[in-house]
Amino acid sequence: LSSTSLTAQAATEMPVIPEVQGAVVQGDGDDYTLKFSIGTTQSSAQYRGLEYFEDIVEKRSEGHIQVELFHSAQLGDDLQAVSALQAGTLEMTAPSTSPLVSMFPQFAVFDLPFLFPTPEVADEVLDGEIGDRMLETASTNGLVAIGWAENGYRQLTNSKQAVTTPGDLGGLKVRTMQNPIHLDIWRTLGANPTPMSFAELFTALEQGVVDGQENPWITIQSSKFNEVQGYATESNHVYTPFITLVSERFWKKLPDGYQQLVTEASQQMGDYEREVSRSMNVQIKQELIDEGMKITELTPEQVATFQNSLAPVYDDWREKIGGKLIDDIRAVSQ
Ligand code: 2Q2
Repeated sequence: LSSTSLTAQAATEMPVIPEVQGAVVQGDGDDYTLKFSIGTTQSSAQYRGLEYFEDIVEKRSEGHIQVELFHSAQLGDDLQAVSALQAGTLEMTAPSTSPLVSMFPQFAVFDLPFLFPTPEVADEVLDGEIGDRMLETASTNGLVAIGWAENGYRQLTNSKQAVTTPGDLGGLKVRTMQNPIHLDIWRTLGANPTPMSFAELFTALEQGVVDGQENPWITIQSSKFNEVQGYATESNHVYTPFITLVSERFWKKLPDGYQQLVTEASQQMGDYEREVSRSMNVQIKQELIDEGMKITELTPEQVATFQNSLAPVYDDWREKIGGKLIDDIRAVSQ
């Protein structure tokens, strides 16, 4: 993956929130409150997607479903939000798949380095038969999985120095998501990884508990990591999806028409949020450079060095994840 390939594909204007299409859906006369909580901040692409979701659901239910949005992990971090769905005290959340791997092992495939060569391949896999199958598998344990959105390609940042090769990582304390493959990736590259919830990350960076982290450009800016991280490397080392989850206790109360409406709205949210994510990432990368962040863009040879160093991660995890799933995903061409 070279930075130009991603930049060229996504250099578009910021999409405005679309007008709500689609007919009004008749409910059962009851009114519902839908609390939707996420971990990213109000200036993330993800939150813009939730605002569109709110427009669609409130307009097409004529206000019989009231959507209340919560950002910045106000109602708890990813794992706490998922537990709240299972308990029925929260209706929706949309975490990355990575912290859910202990609950849903097949999600680990998304943490394999350099799995998706382009965003379009990611869309084709997630919106196709493989993604549908994963949503079905994740619809258990009090959760209903109804759609995908984009967290995106992850970039390494740190407070110490420019990182151009794995050799530059010696001993760097890198925060990772609570996910075994991410720990493997950074150990294999020679760093010193620490798993941590997203909600604790800014403070840990600010206090120097960790030296670095990895997230898409939007998250780096919207969570103000660039204020405490002077260096970044455009590694695009992993593409992380967001998965849209509903509390089954809430889901079962909804009349069929409202279940269909919430599903359609979550899919339209995902499509729009991907557009916003891809155009915001291009613009924000440039803003970060303009604001003084030293961003190392890797040459194809330097990317290959990272990819080759991470080959053992595929070998370690192929058995656990299942070779067929990995091969099926790799077979999806653009
Ligand atoms: O590094 C992280 O934890 C982020 O990529 C998060 O996974 C993402 O921002 C959301 O799951 C936070 O709710």
